[in-house]
Amino acid sequence: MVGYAFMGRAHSQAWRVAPRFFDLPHDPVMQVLVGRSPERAAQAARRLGWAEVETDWRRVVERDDVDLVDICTPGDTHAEIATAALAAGKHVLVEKPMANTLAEAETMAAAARAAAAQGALSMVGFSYRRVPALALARDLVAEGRIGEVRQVRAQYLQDWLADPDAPLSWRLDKARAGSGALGDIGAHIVDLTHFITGQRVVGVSAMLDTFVAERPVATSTGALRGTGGADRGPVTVDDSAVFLARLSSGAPATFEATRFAWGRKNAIRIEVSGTAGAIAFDFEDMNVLNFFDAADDARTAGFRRVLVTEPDHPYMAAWWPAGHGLGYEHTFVHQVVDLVEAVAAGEQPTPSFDDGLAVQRVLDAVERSAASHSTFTPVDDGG
Ligand code: SOE
Repeated sequence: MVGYAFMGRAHSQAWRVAPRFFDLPHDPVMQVLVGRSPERAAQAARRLGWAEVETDWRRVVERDDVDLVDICTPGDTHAEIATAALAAGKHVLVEKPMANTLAEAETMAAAARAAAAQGALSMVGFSYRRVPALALARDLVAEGRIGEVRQVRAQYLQDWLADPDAPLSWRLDKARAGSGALGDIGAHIVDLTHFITGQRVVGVSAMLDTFVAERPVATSTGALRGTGGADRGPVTVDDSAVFLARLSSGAPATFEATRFAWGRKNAIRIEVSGTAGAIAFDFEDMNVLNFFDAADDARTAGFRRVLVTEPDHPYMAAWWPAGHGLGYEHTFVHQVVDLVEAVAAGEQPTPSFDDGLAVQRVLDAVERSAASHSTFTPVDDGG
């Protein structure tokens, strides 16, 4: 595994727990953790359960005792590490967004196709696909339980940047993160829309805004928010991404991604209205899927609050008795399970690098649309 911050911790926990709760076809060995500082990497390795430490990922991707490389670094390093690992015949898991630019994503997807022909498989870490309630939503839509998809409304709302004194971090630096709310969290709701509806976003009309142009330079880092000093530096990414979209069927969709929504901590909200019903989800109540069936008797119809903790629900048979819910970290465990099972079967895991590329194409279109204001129609002010 390369990197050991927030995502590295989430992935490490998943690699350790997955074989203890699921019958995996392979038993993952947490062999080597890569970090630039030998001391800090060694400390992280001890805590997270990795056997060894390396300071240069290039040495690791060539090693005979490494089968899979898990990339948990900021986006500016994804393309280089992933393509080198695939070329060395390793399976690859890469955090989202897959890349910082469309060109990098195209290179990575091409490398993944070539490597797959040689048996090296790859996956993008869109972990929310593995929330049981969202996997159930996808199954219900695929089974036609809400009919044809008419409209999608998707939001990803956080508030860890709403305070203008929240310090800078790599997530606010375009060179390292590629974009702001758009790629960090907007990418998740684009991927979830692709996943749940089985359709792709084919066009957008977008607005990107940066509300706070300068912030204190960080003197220490936290999982998301560190502490700041007296010096200030520029924010070079968007704080908010709002866009209208068309899906491949022609259905309209709306998207909003922001880290400025006070009071919303990790509110991934997605609602899909179909011709025969609807599904609605909010990650802040992640064990629940709301389901509306338009065929119900109008006198008693309403959204059913389905507690997605039954053994019949996706992933749930391996966990606790019904009603004993799951949390954020379990999505990463399920990701490991699906990845290891696909690798053992020699099948392409999903989301593939081509799925990651499809999301990257949307992010790129959003940036181009916002920059051109091409579809922005001013309201007649009557003057
Ligand atoms: C920060 O906004 C972040 O950590 C994202 O980078 C993750 O992808 C998301 O799961 C939680 O929020």
